[in-house]
Amino acid sequence: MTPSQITTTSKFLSLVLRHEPAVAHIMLDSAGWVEIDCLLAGCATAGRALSRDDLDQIVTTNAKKRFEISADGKRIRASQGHSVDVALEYAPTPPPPILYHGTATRFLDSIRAHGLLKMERHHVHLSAETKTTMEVGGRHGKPVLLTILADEMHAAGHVFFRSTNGVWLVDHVPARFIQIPDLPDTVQQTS
Ligand code: HQG
Repeated sequence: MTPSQITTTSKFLSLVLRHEPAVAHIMLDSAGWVEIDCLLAGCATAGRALSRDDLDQIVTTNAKKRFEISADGKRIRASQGHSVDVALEYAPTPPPPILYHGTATRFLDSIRAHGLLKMERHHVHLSAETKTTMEVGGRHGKPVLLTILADEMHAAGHVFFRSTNGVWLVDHVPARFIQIPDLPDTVQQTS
């Protein structure tokens, strides 16, 4: 597969394994897994045929490690990011002291009022690193990096999960645990 075919197919698999399994004529189990044979057959029926080697190449080269294959090599799931109803069954894990969330400046007033909400997904997604996190924010508009006081949240009883691909997942981040940088734009907006 060419790099561009890998990207296109990876996006299709994200759609199928996180949001719309029916597009590839499959169903996910309660933890988000599907038999790889079923997935490949369903993709072919949907006109998006790929081989097992193609799939393995996508899984291993994916920069964010979005997909995981079961130990027996027979099943696949997305590690996080679902909107369909799945229970990923990660164990509660104490977070590092500080985590980050990338968002867009246009959401800041609402975030100040309500904290971070999970919106269409199952969790609010937090990260221990800043570069990709800023890129995630840039998908929604002018990016801004929020600092999350994860140790204080954890001490206050909030439960953290860490996905197989290293994304930190929480139910909600109340505003008091969010540090928002002073931005010239937002100062102007609120003055
Ligand atoms: C924002 C990527 C207004 C939130 C990344 C975000 C991530 C609020 C948007 C994964 C809000 C939701 C997830 C509030 C939150 N008022 N806006 N109170 N609370 N928001 O796409 O975090 O490439 O559901 O800041 O690595 O952008 O898909 O979440 O801007 O892990 O593998 O509402 O996507 O992974 O957007 O991205 P999303 P996200 P993948």
